[in-house]
Amino acid sequence: LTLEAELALAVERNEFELFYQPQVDLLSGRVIGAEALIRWRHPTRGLVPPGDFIPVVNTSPLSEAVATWVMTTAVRQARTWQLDGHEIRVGVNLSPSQFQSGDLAAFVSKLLTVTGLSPRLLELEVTEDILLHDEPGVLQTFNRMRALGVSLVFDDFGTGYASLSYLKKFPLDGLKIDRSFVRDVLTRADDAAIVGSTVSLSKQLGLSVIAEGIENAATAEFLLRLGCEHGQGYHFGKPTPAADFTQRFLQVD
Ligand code: G
Ligand code: G
Ligand code: NA
Ligand code: MN
Repeated sequence: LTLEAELALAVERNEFELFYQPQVDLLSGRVIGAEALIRWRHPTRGLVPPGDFIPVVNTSPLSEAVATWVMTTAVRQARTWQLDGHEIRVGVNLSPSQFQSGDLAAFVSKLLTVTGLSPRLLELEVTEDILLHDEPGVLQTFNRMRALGVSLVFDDFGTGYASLSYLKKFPLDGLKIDRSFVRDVLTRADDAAIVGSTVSLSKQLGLSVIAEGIENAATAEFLLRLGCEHGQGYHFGKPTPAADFTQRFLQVD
């Protein structure tokens, strides 16, 4: 079977899973959110990381079904947490095809209504490949989703070709500083300058900011000194199944 044929079967056989990675308030250590990240539990290959199949999915007719499954599963999970008293925001990665076919804003709106999730607990992550696609359609969809009360954040900020011009063109709520700038921030003055100015830029623009890829306590402390209040990375937790996330990050005992 080709990878695409196996992926079609995976949809039917329910072989996808969402893992969740904590996002924390760097000062208090409190968990404020979770990014949903897809995994494929293949019967013989084991757990397949998204880098190995998302690019195939996104260029195939399956992309819509997979994206719909991701959004539905993540929103239901966020609602389950909300009903259990855990007001954490769940981040969902969008793919370019979601802006091409159908009406994403109407789908999100209906999903929020059906599940009862508070819109402020849903955060949609967009990358530059979405922003460069079909500008008027994307802009209209953004405006409609923001009108619902959902937030939109710019993922992998700083790695693309035109990050700053997209901040001007699109109504965004926040940005995620790409982990390539965070990894060596303690030892590289250029990374520290880039992260520090991105934090002040986001504050001047009224955007939220979160640093990705924090792998140790010293990096977390340094980011806080640079004015970055939120973080995500292996130091706080790797992506993990929902039940494990609940037990490790949300259980008060
Ligand atoms: O989880 P991991 O770091 O291996 O993810 C690798 C890449 O796959 C990241 O760029 C991430 O944004 C992307 N990714 C993970 N889950 C999803 C998803 O549900 N939808 C889309 N479109 N991309 C995802
Ligand atoms: O492109 P995006 O930012 O959505 O990618 C998220 C991916 O980054 C996830 O697949 C996750 O596994 C990975 N990731 C999250 N935290 C860390 C980290 O601290 N270090 C590294 N190397 N990767 C991370
Ligand atoms: Na992301
Ligand atoms: Mn990212």
